[in-house]
Amino acid sequence: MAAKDAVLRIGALAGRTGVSPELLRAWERRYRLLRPVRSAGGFRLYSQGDELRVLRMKELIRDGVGAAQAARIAAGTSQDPLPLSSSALDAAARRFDKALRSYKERVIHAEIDALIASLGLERALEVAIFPALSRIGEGWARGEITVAQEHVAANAIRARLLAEASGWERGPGPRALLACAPGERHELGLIAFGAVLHRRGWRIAYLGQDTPIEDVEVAAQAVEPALVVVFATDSRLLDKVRRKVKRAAASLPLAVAGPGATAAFAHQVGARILTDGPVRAALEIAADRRQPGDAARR
Ligand code: B12
Repeated sequence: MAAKDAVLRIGALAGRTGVSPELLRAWERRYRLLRPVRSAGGFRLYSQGDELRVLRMKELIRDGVGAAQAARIAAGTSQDPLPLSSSALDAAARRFDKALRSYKERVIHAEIDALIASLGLERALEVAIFPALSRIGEGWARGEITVAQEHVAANAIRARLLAEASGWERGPGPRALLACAPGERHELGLIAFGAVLHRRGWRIAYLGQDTPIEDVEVAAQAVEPALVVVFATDSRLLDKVRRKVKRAAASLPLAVAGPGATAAFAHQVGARILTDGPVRAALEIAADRRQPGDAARR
């Protein structure tokens, strides 16, 4: 966190976190949990990042994690994700649901940090983040969750996924070109797929929501991908561009994914279909790396 973001004196940090100044100093000294900067007058000033680490540490200790390990997890330095028991996972899911409904991105980010620290990115996505999104969708469909709540939640998760994917176009590995079908705006699974693939050495060219198939083809000429993925939630979106997808699949290693991609459609256009969730699908493709050029072959 940049020095300009550090604005809290220790008393204020104690007030906001409910942790005494003495204990905060101990955590700073023993575990380097806090990273204060000095004000012109020589006072230690703490940032929002410090506050989040303290809140996370407090929570872990409350859940029974030892202080040293809690500090490593809270500081994001743990090499070793902590396996959660099913009751701890339920509790984490309840906290995450509450955070997602809070309208507060900061709160959502803190919970995502906690989930990733405890489970690692891939498990956190599969067992906590995606299921919570489904619950948000169900709540929205029942009128219990406002559109605004859903937007804040989806935007915070999107931002975090993109942060995890930072630098994904770089590296020596094969390239994947990822796009949502024309009219498709659901992209979180596709971003997660790219992030996981990148962690396994792939380079990602991400075209994002609502991309014309012609533009996917033009981008492919520039990128020379080993795999092109077109994602759709609704089969009607793919049906509308069936001929274009067929033409693209004739010259590109193309796969279709998402609930809108049926086996019949894939067969008709000569594309591969990715039937798993984004994390599993990415792991499988990455495991196929010995022949990355064949990644999209049936
Ligand atoms: C966030 C969200 C949005 C956001 C998306 C923001 C963004 N930047 O992505 C916004 C607000 C834009 C949105 C809009 C709409 N949404 Co919406 N949305 C959701 C929500 C809550 C989460 C979607 C998500 O990202 N989930 C995470 C993914 C990973 O999980 P998943 O969707 O279950 O995906 C599974 C598979 O599809 C697959 N998968 C997903 N992505 C990928 C990628 C790859 C590569 C692979 C291999 C697999 C894969 O893996 C998952 C299973 O493990 C869902 C609820 C839900 N069920 O999840 C509704 C949901 C998908 N939306 C829905 C609807 C109806 C809409 C709207 C039509 C609402 C409206 N009236 O405007 C519009 C349509 C917009 C459009 N044209 O695409 C419905 C879809 C119903 C249907 N079957 O068609 C859902 C299910 C909500 C509901 N319960 O009714 N939505």
